[in-house]
Amino acid sequence: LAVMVRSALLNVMMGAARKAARSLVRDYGEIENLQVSRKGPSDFVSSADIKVEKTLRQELKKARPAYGFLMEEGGEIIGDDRSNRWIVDPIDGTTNFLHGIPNFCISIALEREGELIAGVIYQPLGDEMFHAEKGAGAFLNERRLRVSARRKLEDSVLATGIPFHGRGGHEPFLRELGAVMKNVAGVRRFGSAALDLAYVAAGRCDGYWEAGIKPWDIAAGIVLVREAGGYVTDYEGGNKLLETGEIIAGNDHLHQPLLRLIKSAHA
Ligand code: 2AM
Ligand code: CA
Ligand code: CA
Ligand code: CA
Repeated sequence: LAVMVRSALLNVMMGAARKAARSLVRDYGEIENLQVSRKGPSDFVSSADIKVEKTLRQELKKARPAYGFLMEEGGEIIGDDRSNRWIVDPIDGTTNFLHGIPNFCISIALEREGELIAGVIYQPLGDEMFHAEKGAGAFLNERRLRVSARRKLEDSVLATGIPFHGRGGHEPFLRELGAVMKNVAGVRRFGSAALDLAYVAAGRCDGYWEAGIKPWDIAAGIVLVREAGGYVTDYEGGNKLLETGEIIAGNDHLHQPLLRLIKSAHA
């Protein structure tokens, strides 16, 4: 039995996520009472997103007063400590949330000196706390995570995100999907990029790819997949994930073949 010593850092991140989740779960129980507005053609933000983000900001600031923030709704806050920055998505899967579909989560990552070093993804309705710190492994609640061991693309189940009204890249995505679906056992679209990556870390999905994604969608999930023994790159096979918004994740057997498929279809 592995004894897990949880770091102070992860305790801070998980504590903030659990606290913010309380209002989130209450709001989920009465979605019809929320105020919803649009940021773009199909880009909705609700009073629940704002409330969660406020709680996360307060809790994280209380624990680490000098750290900066990059948040989906509030944007960037430069901290006195320029080398540490929280990357926060208060609700990843807002479209699901607003439709009463229970697949949404809170995502918090810590970036230090430009490197992602810790990630927490909390799915409150399933009480699934995914967490990882660089060098210390990835966990779901108390259980250590490992990416899947599947070796063949044709046996694998992959997650992706379908571009929506207002996001570009519809044509290349259809080419990618065409190439992938002929070679795999199944493709899933769950509607939360952060949970897609958590599922890859947990070995539930064998891989995941998406383009047009934002830093807060994937920052925590990247740490999880890597700490679970998986590979995460951009469409060139490099590490410009937050800059390009392109991401391919998979286990050591499937990442390269998947990268080749997507890259040739995307071009
Ligand atoms: P969000 O819920 O935080 O906005 C899935 O493809 C990813 O795209 C999700 O992580 C989701 O994050 C983001 N997204 C942004 N706008 C979306 C939309 N209109 N429909 C679905 N996902 C959207
Ligand atoms: Ca959003
Ligand atoms: Ca998001
Ligand atoms: Ca969001």
